[in-house]
Amino acid sequence: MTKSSKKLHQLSKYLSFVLRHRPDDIDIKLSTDGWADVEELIAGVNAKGKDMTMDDLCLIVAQDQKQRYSFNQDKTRIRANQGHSIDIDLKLEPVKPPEYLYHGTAEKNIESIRQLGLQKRQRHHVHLSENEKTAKQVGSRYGKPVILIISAEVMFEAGHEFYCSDNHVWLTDVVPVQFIQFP
Ligand code: HQG
Repeated sequence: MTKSSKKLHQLSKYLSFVLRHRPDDIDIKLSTDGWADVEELIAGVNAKGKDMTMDDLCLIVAQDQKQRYSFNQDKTRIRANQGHSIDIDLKLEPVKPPEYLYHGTAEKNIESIRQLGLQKRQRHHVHLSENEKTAKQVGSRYGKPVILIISAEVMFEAGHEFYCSDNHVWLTDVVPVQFIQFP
């Protein structure tokens, strides 16, 4: 039977938690580049009493608005496309970014960002968006959103590396304050 979208959303949140931060919560190990074995994942999630089938997992991956997860070709493995805090290497190739990228944050962070630039905090990278709309959604999670414009191409030419995840989140190590346009 098909589960409600609310139920699938809850499962998706838990998948993010497991695949990005805590695979040990269901006693699975990820490969060095972040892949989980699908059978182990489903068994582990069900052992937590959460009831997830392969069909549910396929729906979650296909319908996720930010395309947070990818299967390998034969759907025997799955990984989160970005957002990890655990020590994995997605093996993304450095690429040249567009002229501008965007970062949505909360107003309360602005003073500190003016001092220190954008820092990756618990994640592996600073996350940047391709458009202001997405940045606004990201920033709204923590309070009143503020959109920062990042001079990505200039930053790249100054020697900073950029990566683009499979779901088009742009990643970089740190954004020094001189490359940030504040509103
Ligand atoms: C802020 C979501 C003070 C930064 C999103 C952010 C994204 C500073 C927070 C992904 C700072 C970290 C990542 C400084 C950075 N002083 N605050 N110097 N430097 N910050 O959640 O970028 O829905 O780790 O502005 O869509 O908000 O989970 O990063 O507010 O792609 O798939 O510190 O998470 O994806 O917060 O979001 P986060 P983020 P999912």
